[in-house]
Amino acid sequence: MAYVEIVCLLIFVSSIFNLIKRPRIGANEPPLVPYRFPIIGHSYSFSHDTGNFLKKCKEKYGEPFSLYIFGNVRTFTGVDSTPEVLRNSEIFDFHMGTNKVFPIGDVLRSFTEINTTYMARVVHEQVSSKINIYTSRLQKELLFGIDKFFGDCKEPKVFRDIQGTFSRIIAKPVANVILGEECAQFEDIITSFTVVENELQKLRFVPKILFFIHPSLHRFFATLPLKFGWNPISRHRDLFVQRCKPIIEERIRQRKELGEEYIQKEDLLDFFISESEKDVVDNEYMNKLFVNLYQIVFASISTTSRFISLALFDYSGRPELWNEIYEEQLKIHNESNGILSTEDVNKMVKLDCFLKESFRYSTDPAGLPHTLVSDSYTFSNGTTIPKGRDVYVYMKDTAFNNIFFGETSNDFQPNRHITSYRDGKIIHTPAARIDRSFITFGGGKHACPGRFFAVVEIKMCLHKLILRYKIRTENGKIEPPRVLSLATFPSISGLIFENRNY
Ligand code: HEM
Ligand SMILES: *[C@@H]1O[C@H](CO)[C@@H](O)[C@H](O)[C@H]1NC(C)=O
Ligand SMILES: *[C@@H]1O[C@H](CO)[C@@H](O)[C@H](O)[C@H]1NC(C)=O
Ligand SMILES: CC(=O)N[C@H]1CO[C@H](CO)[C@@H](O)[C@@H]1O
Repeated sequence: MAYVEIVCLLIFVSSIFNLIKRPRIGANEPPLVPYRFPIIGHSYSFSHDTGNFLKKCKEKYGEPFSLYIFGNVRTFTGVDSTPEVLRNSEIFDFHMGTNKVFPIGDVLRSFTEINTTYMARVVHEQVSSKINIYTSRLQKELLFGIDKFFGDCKEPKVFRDIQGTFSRIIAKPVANVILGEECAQFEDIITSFTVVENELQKLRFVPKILFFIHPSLHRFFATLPLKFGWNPISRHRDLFVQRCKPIIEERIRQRKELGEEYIQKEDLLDFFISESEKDVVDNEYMNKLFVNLYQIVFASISTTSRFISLALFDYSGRPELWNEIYEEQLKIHNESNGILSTEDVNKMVKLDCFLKESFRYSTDPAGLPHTLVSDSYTFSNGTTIPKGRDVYVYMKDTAFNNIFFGETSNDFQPNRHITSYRDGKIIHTPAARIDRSFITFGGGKHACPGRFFAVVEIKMCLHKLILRYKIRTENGKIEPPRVLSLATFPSISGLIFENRNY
């Protein structure tokens, strides 16, 4: 028999064996929720009605609990045990966990080494801490996008694919901050920003059944194309090189020529150029720049456009909120003469509370996968999980918990984020602040470093839209988000825009 046939036979036998075998779990482990069908385990219930399924599991088995999904035991933490995972970032590895779901790390590493700690620091120091510098450019680019994609709307007009539209609108200001004014001029670069993340999906064609045989087999086949030199984002890297290399060379030339006199440009491209020791713009140099810059593209575009769309649907379906929010925007618009500063954005308290409530309301059923990298971990509850276990956060358990939000936790109430004191003082918890009750941006050391930037950008965009248009849903009712497996997405129905001034 040929080798190939022997190997096939072995794989076949081992897969049969694995398929009927029940997962083994240790004595002190969190309860493994029982399931009826050995091969499928919880995969079906989990993918089809995630929110309700997790709710029932927690009610019956407490937390944390484990599920058998796609050939893998995964542990889920609820409101009490989640902080333990987010706090102990040394042993619960966020990047390893995420990479299993979305192999961004594998894809980027084929170009150059990546350092996620460094990237988080850069976003914090160079993006979120510098919002003041970026506000006027953000505003200009957002207005440009709103004009281009929504236009005048003298007559009421229906827009579909809201999230797609916002990813186009958002990509322009983000490109401006990341690549700088010059590179952000190129239409094809903007398009590339909006689609590059989807390209990664092409690595996920590998059938889930491989997971049952062994999870590492699935990963092996999923990343096989990379080993043969096919990379789903090469096209985008080539475009980046074609468009931006001349600009980068010019900047480096000026740097050399002016020396001390050179005034650093306010964008991430110039920051990375200044950090680099080399000044020869070769392939290696361009790969490094590409990976550093596009990591931020991956982290920022789809998240921001998803949440801005969710917020707009929340707004459009609730006419009772319109007046209050509109009045606030009008006042700030008058006071600022239409040119917003960071302070003006901070004054949008009603809008901020609305946004925070929208974030809370559209929290993903579960997410934030972390892989345990220490030998074992014992939850304060007494249950223990072994090394290598993937731990998911059952996020809705926190976002809709009565402990934090009382009996009204299921209602949409922006004002819950405001506390008024008897002496007239009003305090609100800002949308970008994370705590035990609010984990849309994660928590602990790895909490999203771009959240301050994201919140300013979303508020600015909503402010402009609300001032200019009346926006409602097609049927006049609330359009609830769609839940696709673990994540929440905006409805695919249309929104009607109508200019306020006609
Ligand atoms: C509404 C928009 C956004 C949401 C909901 C969001 C959410 C998140 C979440 C949940 C995490 C993981 C946190 C954890 O593990 O505890 C994260 C990480 C991250 N986000 Fe965001 N994000 C948004 C926008 C942005 C933007 C605009 C940027 C960049 C400008 C950004 C950059 C990052 C980076 C670099 C990380 C990795 C942090 C680390 O590894 O320590 N995010 N984000
Ligand atoms: C990654 O970056 C951090 C912070 O800039 C630095 O302290 C660390 O040494 C870097 N790690 C590697 C492996 O280069
Ligand atoms: C804003 O200015 C307009 C025109 O100047 C005025 O009619 C309106 O009352 C002002 N609104 C607020 C909230 O200050
Ligand atoms: C703090 C904590 O995680 N408590 C849990 C301990 O286990 C019981 C039963 O499994 C749960 O009901 C608690 O929530």
